[in-house]
Amino acid sequence: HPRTADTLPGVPVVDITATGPGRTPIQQVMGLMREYGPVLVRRLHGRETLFVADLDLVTDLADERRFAKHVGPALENVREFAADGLFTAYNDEPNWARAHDILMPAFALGSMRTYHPVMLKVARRLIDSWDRAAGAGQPVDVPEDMTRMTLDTIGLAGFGYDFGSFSRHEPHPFVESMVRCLEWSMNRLARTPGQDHSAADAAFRDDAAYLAQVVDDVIASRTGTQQGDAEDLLGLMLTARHPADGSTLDAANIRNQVITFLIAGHETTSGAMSFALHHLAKHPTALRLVQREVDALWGDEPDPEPTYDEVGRLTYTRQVLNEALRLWPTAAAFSRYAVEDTVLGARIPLRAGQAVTVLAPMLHRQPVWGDNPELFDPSRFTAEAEAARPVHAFKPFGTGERACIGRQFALHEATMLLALLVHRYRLHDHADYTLSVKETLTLKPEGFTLKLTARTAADRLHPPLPGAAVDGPAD
Ligand code: FDE
Repeated sequence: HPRTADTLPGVPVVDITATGPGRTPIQQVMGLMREYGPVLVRRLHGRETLFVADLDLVTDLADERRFAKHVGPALENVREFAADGLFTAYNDEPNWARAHDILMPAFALGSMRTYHPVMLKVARRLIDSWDRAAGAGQPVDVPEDMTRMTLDTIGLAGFGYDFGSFSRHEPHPFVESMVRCLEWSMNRLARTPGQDHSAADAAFRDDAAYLAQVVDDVIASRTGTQQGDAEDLLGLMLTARHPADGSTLDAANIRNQVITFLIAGHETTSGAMSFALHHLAKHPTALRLVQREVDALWGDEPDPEPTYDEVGRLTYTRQVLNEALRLWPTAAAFSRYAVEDTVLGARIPLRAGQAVTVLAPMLHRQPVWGDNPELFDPSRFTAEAEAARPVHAFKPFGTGERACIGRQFALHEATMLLALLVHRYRLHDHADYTLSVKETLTLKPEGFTLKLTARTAADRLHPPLPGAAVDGPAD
């Protein structure tokens, strides 16, 4: 039985030292919260972490005057290979504000227009590959192909560098090294003190060195050319001056930023698209509604050429993505610390510097989401429903000034791809897939495959009615 933390009145303490966090630490805390409630302290080898998912507490933590981003133990490990890149920089590290101010324009909504053609080009690579699989009656590995697509997109759109992931049988070695680095960062948290981890650490250093080498190639292939002043991310990094003090990013920081964007820009986005397809394959009503939306836009055009503005009009497709990010926010946790001694939510006293971790998947299942939060239901994200809900009930992109800079980028890319896919294919859940969520700091539906067949003109004009029993069971 949990005991109550001495310093945190009423908060249960659950010691997991006996079992460790295992391979799915996020889902373990989700399970603990289902048992002990949405506020708890998890103890591992004497180290304590306060996890929260209550709406009032998360709302309080979003107060930027009293709380700030905390680079917790997981991000400290990621710092071993991303150092002072935007994601892992400390708030007061000068390179955070410098890079943030220099790179913000590249992520403003208007900039998405410049990335749109590249995103479409890479989406077509995925579609070509899926057409071949469909023609051969072969299933596709959804998370693997989504990862190919998002890596090529951030590589090309951000850095003018082509990873060519669809012309390789195996994922690009950058992806494999990066996933191992993320796994090392996660598994290092679970270590039993006193054991020897030197082999794992040496393997990690090799992978980190390889990532740095790939990134140096990406940068070198740019600096040798006349495109140094291109207005993509790398162009800005190499040439732009800070709007206020005229400073520029140094070479070491540019390398850290490129690693950061390659990681942040593809793991989370590919997971989000994979979950969205999983839910659509399981929920015929939602699939039919999203198909109705794209059919209204593109009719029976076999190869639609989505424009930038059309992607903005795909409101139901966007709702599907939001609902997928509600159930499985692919960056599932973020941490905050108290700037001064304070009382969180008027009930939990915190000392200055004390950290709190928000568990988004459980925040997204709190009572504010109604009495069937496990049910996939994109109507939760109509404009009216969103306006009626407290803003901090949905946090898949973090909060405040350290919130996700790539949000619009990810949403544009994912919305366009999902729309193209449901317009083109019938999705067949041929293996009767049971959701199994893999954790490598980010979340993905493991082993999720689909079979595809081409939709016909008749499908597009008269989408088939789903059976009488509307949706499958909640997952
Ligand atoms: C960020 C982010 C976040 C926060 C974290 C903390 O707080 O710690 C989150 C939660 C996120 N992000 C999420 C997400 C999801 C998705 C799908 C995404 N994300 C996507 C993307 C893309 C890109 C490119 C990105 N992303 C990026 C990024 C960055 C750089 C960052 C950091 C910022 C600062 O400044 O800090 C982030 N992102 Fe994200």
